[in-house]
Amino acid sequence: MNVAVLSGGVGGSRFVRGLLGVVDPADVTIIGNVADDLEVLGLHVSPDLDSMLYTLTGLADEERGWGRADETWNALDTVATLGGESWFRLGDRDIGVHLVRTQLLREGLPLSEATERIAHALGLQPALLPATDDPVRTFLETPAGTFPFQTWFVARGHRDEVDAVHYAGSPEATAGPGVIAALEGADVIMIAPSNPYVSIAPILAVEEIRDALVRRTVPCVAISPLIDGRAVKGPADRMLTRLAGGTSPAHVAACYEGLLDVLVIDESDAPSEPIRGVGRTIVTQTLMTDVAAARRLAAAALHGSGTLA
Ligand code: FO1
Repeated sequence: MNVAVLSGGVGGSRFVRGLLGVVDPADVTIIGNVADDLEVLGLHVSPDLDSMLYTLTGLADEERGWGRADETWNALDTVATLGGESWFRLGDRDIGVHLVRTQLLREGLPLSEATERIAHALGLQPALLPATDDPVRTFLETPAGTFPFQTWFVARGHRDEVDAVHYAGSPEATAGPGVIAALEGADVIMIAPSNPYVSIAPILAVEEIRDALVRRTVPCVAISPLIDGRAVKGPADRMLTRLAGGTSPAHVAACYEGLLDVLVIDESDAPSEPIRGVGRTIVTQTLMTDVAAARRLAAAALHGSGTLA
């Protein structure tokens, strides 16, 4: 059974780790958000691709939620001592990956090829495809001004309320190699429990990808990132409140209008009425407390889509 999963952030990575416990990793294609990417100290950093790489290869720092385990910070300490750019914390081991990625990009390779080489070297089993090789970047419009994603998220601690989100470069962007084929060859398409505005929407902002989902002939299942109307981590709930008018499953579903067949929600969010625009709602425990819980969630989502017996 082929599964294509749209993902970004730590929730997405943990969900895919569970998915790999129920589906042959060779049959899974991850379509990853790249609109959080940034250049720091001359290095190209792809936080969402790296979150996936590190989580699936056992290298992630589970507690911090980003970067690598057993990390040291010698390079960054030196940068800070020299008055360099140190607001975005790159660990020594992490920097090794950015050095290689940046060199490959400078040699003229597209991000997809650089990602494939790094993923292969780290022993990643499923295919990890950047949604696009083009520079799509998320910008947040706030009362304090418009900021690139990581400036808003890390430097400003995502405290500014968000009035609008833009995906610069998306009108010209095309899907990365293999992305449309993966969507067209999938038996089920999944949208991971990631932030709809800053993880999934930038993927769907690539017209070719959205079109592939619109004309799908297989079920599309999204897992809500909210539990009891709140984000497990990060600003998804505040964004939904301000941009969609609430944090109910219906508000989450509205982010994926026309694209969803099944919505998986937590028991604490069980609605009293059917959700508009969603064929079926699956109510289960969605908190991924450990790998086993993530596996159960992935299995429930696949059962719900009718693609797992
Ligand atoms: N998040 C932070 O809150 N502070 C950081 O300094 C930081 C550094 C960082 C370095 C590499 C990387 O891959 C991720 C990093 N993140 C950091 C996480 C990142 O900003 C976000 O979690 C994702 O972009 C959201 O999906």
